[in-house]
Amino acid sequence: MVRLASLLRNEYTAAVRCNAARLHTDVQPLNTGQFTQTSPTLPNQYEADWFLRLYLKLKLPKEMLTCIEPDLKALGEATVTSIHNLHLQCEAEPPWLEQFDAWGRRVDRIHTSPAWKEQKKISATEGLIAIAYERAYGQYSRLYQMAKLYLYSPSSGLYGCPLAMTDGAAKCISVAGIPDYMRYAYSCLTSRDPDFFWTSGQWMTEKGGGSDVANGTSTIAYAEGDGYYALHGYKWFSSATDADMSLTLARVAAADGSVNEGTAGLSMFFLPTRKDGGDLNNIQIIRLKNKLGTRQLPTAELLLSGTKAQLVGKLGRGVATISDMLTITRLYNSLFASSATRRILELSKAYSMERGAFGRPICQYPLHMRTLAKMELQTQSSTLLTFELARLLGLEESGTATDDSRLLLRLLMPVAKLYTAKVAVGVTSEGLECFGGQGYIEDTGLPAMLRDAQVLPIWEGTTNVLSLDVLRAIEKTKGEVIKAFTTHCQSMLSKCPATSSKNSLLTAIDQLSHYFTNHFATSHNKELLARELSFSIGNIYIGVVFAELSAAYAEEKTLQVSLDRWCAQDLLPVVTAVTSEPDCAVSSEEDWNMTMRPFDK
Ligand code: UCC
Repeated sequence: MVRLASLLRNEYTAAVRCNAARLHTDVQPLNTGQFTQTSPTLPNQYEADWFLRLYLKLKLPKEMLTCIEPDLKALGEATVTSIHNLHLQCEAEPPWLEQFDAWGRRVDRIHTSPAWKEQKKISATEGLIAIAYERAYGQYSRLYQMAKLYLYSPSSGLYGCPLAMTDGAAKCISVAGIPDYMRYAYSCLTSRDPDFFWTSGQWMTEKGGGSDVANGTSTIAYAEGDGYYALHGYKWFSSATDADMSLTLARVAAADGSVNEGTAGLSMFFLPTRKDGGDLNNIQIIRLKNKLGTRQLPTAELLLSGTKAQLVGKLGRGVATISDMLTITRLYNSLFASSATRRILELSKAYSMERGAFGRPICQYPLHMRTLAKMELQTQSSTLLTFELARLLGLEESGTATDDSRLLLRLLMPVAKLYTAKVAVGVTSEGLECFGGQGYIEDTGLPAMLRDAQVLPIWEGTTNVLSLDVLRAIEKTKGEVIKAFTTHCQSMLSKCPATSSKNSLLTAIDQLSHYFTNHFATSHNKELLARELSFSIGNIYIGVVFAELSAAYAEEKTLQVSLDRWCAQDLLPVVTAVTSEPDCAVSSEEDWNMTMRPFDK
């Protein structure tokens, strides 16, 4: 490392001198200079990720890890070579919609890049969905699947999105007991055979409601007999519209055509996107969305005019039924966020070794290293939260969960989604800055990373909607999720050696309990602090897992540093907010006046 740094320094100084000399002596026009930058190259992303490897080593049985490591290593290599090339091709060849053929016939064909199609094949053969449903490793299958997806996602050309919905659909169908009419679809969603593998959409959003699905959904389902319905409505955002099937929400019309409003009126439906002959299932693709990012991914507005569909789950239980899909897509969102965070950080680190400024590679500047170290800590924190969710989900799906671990999963799912998404945007932005002007140049591929990160706090529920979901989980379980959380965190810490960081975490847990007893229970305006509450829960949980890791690997001093730095921050923004603004109702009024006050002429 030192040798590399001094070599780089000499090379850099020589190049700058050479450029300076040319500037003074050459008079040729169009001299673009001799100096070129070396683009950062990444090593095998499994082998290089010591943090992920330590986590897996702690959580997986030794024999299992020995069994799956060759697979992880192979994927870790492919995602920085062959699969990464496909990723770049997906970005360069975005999907387009052919609405009419040359003769004026309406065709509604979405054309996608060959690289996008190849990603579908890779997803099947790598078993990226199948692993979770084959359950060859029981409760650990989700961890195995998520480890593969963690390596794959940053090079997937956004193929992680259809995979999220595909996994979510398989989960919904399996929770519904795999009805006979969905057996074939289920086997395709979970297949390893690229010729059979299906992807699914999740068409929830309509013009009237993004967050407020319950009141904003106006698609109507008319019963047609034999369990079939004809759907009529307009879906405003439908991601990965080239999917083979979709799950969606609609209101079933009574014989007189009336429908129930609100949540109780919504049911969930399964539909194949195409009829047997290959035509669209009475679906018109009105247009593809012109998005800030995720341009590799076809997202469309769809008109359903008599789309044949079948009910999944019970009538009027649509939101509750599709929430199983939301659980999975929110886990994928966290996974996508934490792996994207890792990728930009690795690129930033690699670049810091290559790029020189003021006579030295920038990795030799303490201020730059401090920036990278902060990014590393945030990346580790996102990774821990994501993989802990996968671990808890694995327990639930293999029937080995306790009541407490189920409650923990319910509480942490929205926390992880909102936390990791915010970190991804912040770290990706910082990562671009680490590249200076190059971070702003399209063909480096870096700006696309920031654009793609920006969707993470938006789709699958915004930060505020997810914060409210944390309150929903607390209220629906009458606070049991918090008890399970506290018990789990205290129990994990009791196995860790005494340190000042452990003390900080124990104090934070006590203060959070105090907040629940003295403020939350009596507050008239819980919503106002829902974000701070969510981040406080996330901070404590992440700290506890850092403590667990650092206790398990006492020889790894960097883990102790991570733990100490983590615990040195304000772990409880909710308590800080209550202390500084005890009366939230007043501050709410202040917020309104500050923000909405009309301009005084
Ligand atoms: O589609 C989109 C893009 C797809 C791309 C996916 C890629 C992801 C990863 C990619 C990686 C590369 S984005 C659109 C997504 N839309 C949303 O996320 C909607 C956001 N809005 C919400 O989440 C709201 O909170 C709603 C819709 C869930 C609120 O609905 P309601 O009807 O007002 O909620 P209720 O009445 O509180 O809940 C109805 C039922 C209750 O069950 P019961 O009736 O038994 O009490 C709730 O407990 O649903 C249950 N429920 C839940 N259960 C609601 N939320 C949950 C939950 N999170 N978990 C379990």
